[in-house]
Amino acid sequence: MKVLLVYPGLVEGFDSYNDGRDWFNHGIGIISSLLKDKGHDVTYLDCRKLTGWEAVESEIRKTDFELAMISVATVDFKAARRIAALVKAKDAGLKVMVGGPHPTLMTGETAAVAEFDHVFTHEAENTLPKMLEAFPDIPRIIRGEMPMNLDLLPFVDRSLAPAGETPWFSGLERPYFSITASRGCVYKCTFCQPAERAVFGDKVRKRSVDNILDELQILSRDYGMRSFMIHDDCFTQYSEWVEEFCRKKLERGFTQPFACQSRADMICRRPDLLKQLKEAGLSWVLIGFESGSDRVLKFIKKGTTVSQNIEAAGVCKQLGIRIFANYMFGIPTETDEEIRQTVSMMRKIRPDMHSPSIFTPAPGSELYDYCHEHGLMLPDDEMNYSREIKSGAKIRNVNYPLIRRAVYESRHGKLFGRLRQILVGVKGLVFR
Ligand code: B12
Ligand code: SF4
Repeated sequence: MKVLLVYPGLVEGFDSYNDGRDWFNHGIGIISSLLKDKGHDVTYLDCRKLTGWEAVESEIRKTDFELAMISVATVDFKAARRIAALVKAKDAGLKVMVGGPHPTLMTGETAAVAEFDHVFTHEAENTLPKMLEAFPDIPRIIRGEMPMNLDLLPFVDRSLAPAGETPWFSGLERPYFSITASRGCVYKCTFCQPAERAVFGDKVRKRSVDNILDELQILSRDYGMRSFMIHDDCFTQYSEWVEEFCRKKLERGFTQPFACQSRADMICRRPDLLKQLKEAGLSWVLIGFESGSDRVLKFIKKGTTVSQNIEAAGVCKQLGIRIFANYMFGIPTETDEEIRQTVSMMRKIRPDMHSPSIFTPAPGSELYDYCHEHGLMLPDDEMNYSREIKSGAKIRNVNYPLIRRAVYESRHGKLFGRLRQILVGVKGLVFR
């Protein structure tokens, strides 16, 4: 069958791909491999590479396909609707199937869109090939059966982005690629869960170390990989697996440096594991420090404390591992004083890269329900789901002007923050 595989990815707008917003979508990548393995003819449309809606329309018009398959995160939902409408405008007989986190978590809202002929929820690997065999006699809403053994899945289709991605981290050279080594997460952060479990289930599934290294082998041999990132929600959750990865990575001669995500409590508990990771090439670690208030950390069920955050940063610095710090402002119930505590914690941590975000209620998460129950949602139902600071207000009762200042001060210190405030005041501007 002729399939048009579409990644909207427009959270950073059109033409953003060549501007470094070229992250690889692993859902799309694995679906492309699945389809090609079964002999389907796949055309990939990455909207980030285009200049605007006219270009999307033109690509859709000139491509010969029977089924458009769109991968939809919540940030992509509006764009996916527009893409589906363009497909139908070309030929009302063409079919559209959507899948991904948003259709899985917000199935009703997704199914309410008439242009979506098929709404695929959960994971694709086991069920999608069977559906395509039976196409077009398939249900409107399809629930994917979970693949239990990730080693049996094909590797993602790197021909979609053979040059790799733009590294976010200094010192990691191109060609740089991201991989995913597991699915699921055991933690309970309320800004995320139970959405993550709703998509990937309660149990974490891990690829075998040999399988992961086989993929790195292909990336090194065929694509000249010089560095990589392990994108998993929490790669360091399972220490024996990580130890095996470190040992075998070196045994198999992979010298490339890499980045991965971890957690402050884990780093404090097992600094020796971080040392092994460092010896195996870990050069950057991403840590969700989130807040400088123990009350807020408890409220979001992060399972870490402020002192662990500071201690974990110390461990990384001692080992020479650079820190990419995720932290958040604007969580419901957060006070002005707690915002300042986060600034103060970040000034102590002094990460190598700051990644502050604004709390944004994510569908399917505990805090999303909390915001609804407590009347915190803003009336605008077309909320921008990006967590970038510039993306605007998300919920009621949040001191966004203070947060904008706090973001600046968390990076540059109070003195510069005040100076900036004075300059902005002199220019007669509101704090933007
Ligand atoms: C890596 C990652 C990123 C990377 C790359 C993003 C990307 N889109 O590839 C970066 C850091 C750039 C990123 C950014 C953001 N991310 Co992110 N990210 C992840 C993470 C950790 C892994 C994604 C992944 O590779 N999963 C593995 C693949 C195989 O799974 P999958 O993509 O879901 O695909 C499977 C199924 O969903 C399905 N499927 C997917 N598409 C389709 C399409 C069809 C037609 C079909 C049939 C099936 C199907 O089949 C696939 C195979 O089984 C996930 C958490 C997670 N564990 O998934 C969050 C996650 C996807 N991100 C999330 C969010 C909120 C964001 C941001 C909005 C945050 C922000 N800064 O504002 C941005 C948005 C960028 C964007 N447009 O996607 C949320 C999305 C929630 C939602 N409701 O949409 C997630 C689920 C995390 C969470 N629990 O909150 N992210
Ligand atoms: S935020 Fe990260 S650690 Fe917390 S539950 Fe979600 S995936 Fe797991």
